[in-house]
Amino acid sequence: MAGLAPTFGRGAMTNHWVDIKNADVILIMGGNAAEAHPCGFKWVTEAKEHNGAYFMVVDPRFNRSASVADYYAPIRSGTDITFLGGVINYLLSNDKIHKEYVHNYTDFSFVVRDDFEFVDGIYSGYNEETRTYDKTSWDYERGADGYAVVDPTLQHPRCVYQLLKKHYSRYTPEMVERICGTPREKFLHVAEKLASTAVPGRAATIMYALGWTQHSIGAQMLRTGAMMQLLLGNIGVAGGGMNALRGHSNIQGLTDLGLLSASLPGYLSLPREHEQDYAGYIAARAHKPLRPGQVSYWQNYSKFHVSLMKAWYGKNATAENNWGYDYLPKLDKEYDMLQYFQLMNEGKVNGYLAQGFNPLAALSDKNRVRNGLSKLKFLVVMDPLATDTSEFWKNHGEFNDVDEKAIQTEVFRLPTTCFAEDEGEIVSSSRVLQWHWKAAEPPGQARTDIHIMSELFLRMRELYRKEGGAYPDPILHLDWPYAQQHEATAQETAMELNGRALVDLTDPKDPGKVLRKAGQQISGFGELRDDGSTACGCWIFAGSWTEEGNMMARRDNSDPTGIGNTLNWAWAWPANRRVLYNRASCDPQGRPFNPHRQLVHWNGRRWTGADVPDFVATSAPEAGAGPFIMNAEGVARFFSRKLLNEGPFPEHYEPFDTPLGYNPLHPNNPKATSSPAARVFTPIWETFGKPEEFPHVGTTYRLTEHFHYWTRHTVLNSISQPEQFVEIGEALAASIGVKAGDRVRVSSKRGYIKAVAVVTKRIKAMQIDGKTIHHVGIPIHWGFKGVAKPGFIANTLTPFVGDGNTNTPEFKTFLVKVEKI
Ligand SMILES: Nc1nc2c(c(=O)[nH]1)N[C@H]1C(S)=C(S)[C@@H](COP(=O)(O)OP(=O)(O)OC[C@H]3O[C@@H](n4cnc5c(=O)[nH]c(N)nc54)[C@H](O)[C@@H]3O)O[C@H]1N2
Ligand SMILES: Nc1nc2c(c(=O)[nH]1)N[C@H]1C(S)=C(S)[C@@H](COP(=O)(O)OP(=O)(O)OC[C@H]3O[C@@H](n4cnc5c(=O)[nH]c(N)nc54)[C@H](O)[C@@H]3O)O[C@H]1N2
Ligand SMILES: [Mo]
Repeated sequence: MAGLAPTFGRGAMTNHWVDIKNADVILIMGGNAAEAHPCGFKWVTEAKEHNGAYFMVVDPRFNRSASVADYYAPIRSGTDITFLGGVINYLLSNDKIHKEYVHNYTDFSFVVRDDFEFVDGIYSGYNEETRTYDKTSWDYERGADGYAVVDPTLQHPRCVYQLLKKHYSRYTPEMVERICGTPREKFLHVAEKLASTAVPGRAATIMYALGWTQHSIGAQMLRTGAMMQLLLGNIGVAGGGMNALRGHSNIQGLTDLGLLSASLPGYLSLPREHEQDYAGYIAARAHKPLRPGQVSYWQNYSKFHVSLMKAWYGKNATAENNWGYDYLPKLDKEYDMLQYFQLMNEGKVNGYLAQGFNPLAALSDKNRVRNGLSKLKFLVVMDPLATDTSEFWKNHGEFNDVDEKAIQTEVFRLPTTCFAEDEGEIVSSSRVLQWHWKAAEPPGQARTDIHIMSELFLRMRELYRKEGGAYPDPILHLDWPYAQQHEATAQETAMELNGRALVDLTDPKDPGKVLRKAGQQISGFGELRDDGSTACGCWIFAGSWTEEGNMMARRDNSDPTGIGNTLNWAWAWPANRRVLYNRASCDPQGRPFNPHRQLVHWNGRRWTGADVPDFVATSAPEAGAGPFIMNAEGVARFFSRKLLNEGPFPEHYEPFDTPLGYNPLHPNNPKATSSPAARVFTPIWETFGKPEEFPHVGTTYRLTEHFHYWTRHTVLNSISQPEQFVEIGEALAASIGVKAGDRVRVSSKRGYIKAVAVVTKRIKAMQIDGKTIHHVGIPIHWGFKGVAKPGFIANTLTPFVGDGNTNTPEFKTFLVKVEKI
C-alpha cells in the first residue's frame, strides 16, 4: 500500500526565477511558461525590456509563450533530441563552442573503454529479453594509477569529444527537418541565435517543463539540452542554466524530501535488494575521485545518511546496528505509479492511499487505472475535495461508464486542509524555501495531512505493539519526539530537517575546542558527521533553521549588486547558494568570464562575490579542482557513463505511439524504433496505436484558467473555461469536414473522448519524412466531478508507458483519430 502525489517532472532550476532577467537569449522549449508559470514569466519580459534579450519558443503549437516571442519554430512532439542533437552538431561543426570552458570544465578529454559500442541505434550490453543494458562498457578507461585516462590533445579516437562529434554528426539540418518537421531555415535560425552565446560574456537560458519530461525518452531530452548548454559555456553563469520549471506549489520540496518510491531525503537513495550489506551500500554511493585533486563531494554520503537515520530512529540507530540499515526497505523493483497500477490490474494490491492525488484523472490510460482501483479491497482518499478518483466506482454516464454493482472496493474519504489553512515551508523551482503562515481555520472535520499521518502512524504502531508481526522494528523503533504526539508542528519538523548536534561537537584537530554544543541547530551540512553525533532529516536543508532562527522566514529583498540574488530573502538549498556550479562562471584562474555579471571570483585568498561560492571557499585556483564538485570527475559530463538507462549519449527514438512506425535514423532496425529501455509492461504491448488506424498526433497540456482537476470545483474558473474542447489546425479541420464549434470524437487505442472543436491557425500541418502529420491539442483539465459542466478525462487516450529512468508517462505524444460526430 502506498501512493503520494507523484512528481511527474524532476530536477530544479540550476539558476532561479529572477536570474532569467540576466539572459541574452531565452529558449522556451518543452514548456509554456506564459500559460503555466505566468508570474515567473515576468522575468522573461524583464530580460527583453532591460537586457535586450532575444526570446525563442520551439513547440508543436504556437502557444501563449510563442505569441510574445521574437521567434517561433514548430516541432513534432517527441522529437526534441533530434532538434537539440542538431544544435550540438551545428555548434561542433561550426566551431561555435566556449573553448576555454569546455576544455577545462567538461569530460571532453576523458577516454572511453574500447569495448564501448553504438551500432545502429543500440549501445553495447543490450539484453533484448529484459529490455535492459549491462552498462559495464559505458565507462572510462582506467590508468595504472586507478584514475580515468585523459587525452588533453583531444586526438584520441575514443575521447569523449571525438565520440560526441561522431555521434551527433548524423543529426544534420536535413535529418532535423525529416524527423522534427522543423523547416531547415527555422532550425538554423534557432541554432545561430543560441550559438551567439558561445562567447564569454553572453548567456542563454533554457526554460523547460513537461514538453520534455513527459516522454518515453524525457530524461534524455533534458540531458541533450544540458549538453548544448555546456558547449556554449552556459552552465553556472548568470542568465544561463537549465531551468526546470516545476509544477505544483512545493513539488520541488516533495522531490527534495525524497517522497518518491526509490528515494531518501536530499537525493540519497534507498538500497536495492542486492544491497543487503551496509558498507557496500555506502561504498557504491561515496564515489572516489576519478581524477587527482577532485572534490567528489558525495564522498560525504555516509555523513548525510547516518545523520538521516539518527533523525528518524534516534537512540535506536547505533553503530552496532549499522544505524538501523535493516529498517530500510530493499527494493526488488521500481515502485513507481505505472508499476503500482499495473500490479493493481494484476490483482496484487489490497489497498491504496491517494493523498493529494487524483490518479483516475492524472495517470495515463484511465480505463486501466479504473480497472486497477476496482480490484482493491480499500481505497483511502486524503483530499479537501471529492475527486474523480474518490468516485471512480460511480456511474457518470458516458464520462465514467461503470457497472457500480461489479465494484467491491471500499472507499474512505479523509478530508484534509489545503495550503492556506496550514503553515510551513514551500520550496519553489528556484530551490528557495519560503516560510508561509496560516491564513484561515479549516472547515468542518478537515485535518492537516500531518495530523492524519500522525494518527495513522500511532494507531499502526499500537497494533504492531500488540500483535507483533513479521518485522515490527522499523515502526516500533521510530523516534517520535513531538510535543503533541498526534500532530507534529511545522516548526518541529522544519527544525528536524535542518539538523542538530546530539553531543558537543569538538574540533577533530583540537579536541578541547567545542564547535557546536549538544542540542544546538547546525548551520550547514559541513558540520554533519557519520559517528552518530549529529541528526539531520534532509542534509540539503541544513542551514534553513539555525541557532539564528528560521532563515526561510527572512524577507529582506535587498540586492546590492543588482544581479537579483537577494541572499537575505528566505533561504535556498544548498547553503543558500542561488546559482549552482557558479565556480564555472570564472576562468581557471578565478576571473569572471563576464565582468559585468559576476557571481563569484577569487580575490587572492578566497572565493567571494554576489553568490555563495559553489566550492570550498578557500580552495585556490592553482589547486586545479574542477567546478562540478558533485561529480567524481570534477567536471561536467557529456558522456553520462552508467547514469541513464538508454545510453551515455542521448539518441532519438520514436514515441511508442509512433506516426512513422520506424526511426529515420535506424530505418532497418526495429529494435531501435522506440526506446529500447523504456518502461513497458510486457502484457500491454498491444495497447499501442498504429498510424493506419490513428493517423493524428495527440498532445495534452494546460490552460491558465484551470489548475489540473480541482478548479472544476470553483465557479469562477469554470465560467472562464466552461467546456471541454480540443484544438485542431485548419488543414485537418477541412480534411475531415469540421467547422469551429462542431463536436468531435477523438479516439486512441485506449478509448475515446468527445469535445467541441476549436479550429485554429496556431497548429499547422507538418511534413515528416514525406508524410503530412497533424497535431491535435487536448487540454487536460476536464472530468466528471465538480461544479463545472462534466467532461471526459483526457487521459482516457494516453498510453501506459514511461520514461526509462523516471517512469514518467508519455503524456505528450500519442496517436489519435479525430472524427466529426
Ligand atoms: N494555470 C495552470 N498552471 C499550472 C498548472 C495548471 O494545471 N494550470 N500545472 C502546474 C504543473 S503541476 C506543471 S508540471 C506545470 C507544467 O508546465 P508546462 O510543461 O509548461 O505545461 P504543459 O501545458 O503541460 O506543456 C507545455 C508545452 O509543451 C508543449 N509540448 C508538448 N509536446 C512537446 C514536445 O515534444 N516538445 C516540445 N518542445 N514541446 C512540447 C505543449 O504544446 C505545451 O505548449 O504547470 C504548472 N502550472
Ligand atoms: N495527459 C496528461 N496527464 C497529466 C499531465 C499532462 O500534462 N498530461 N500532467 C501531469 C502532472 S505534471 C501532474 S502534477 C498531475 C496532476 O495530478 P494531481 O496532482 O492528481 O492533480 P490535482 O488536481 O492538482 O490534484 C491534487 C489533489 O490534491 C488536493 N489537495 C490540495 N491541497 C491539498 C492538501 O493540502 N492536502 C491534500 N491531501 N490534498 C490536497 C486537491 O483537492 C486535488 O484533488 O497530472 C499529470 N497528468
Ligand atoms: Mo506537475
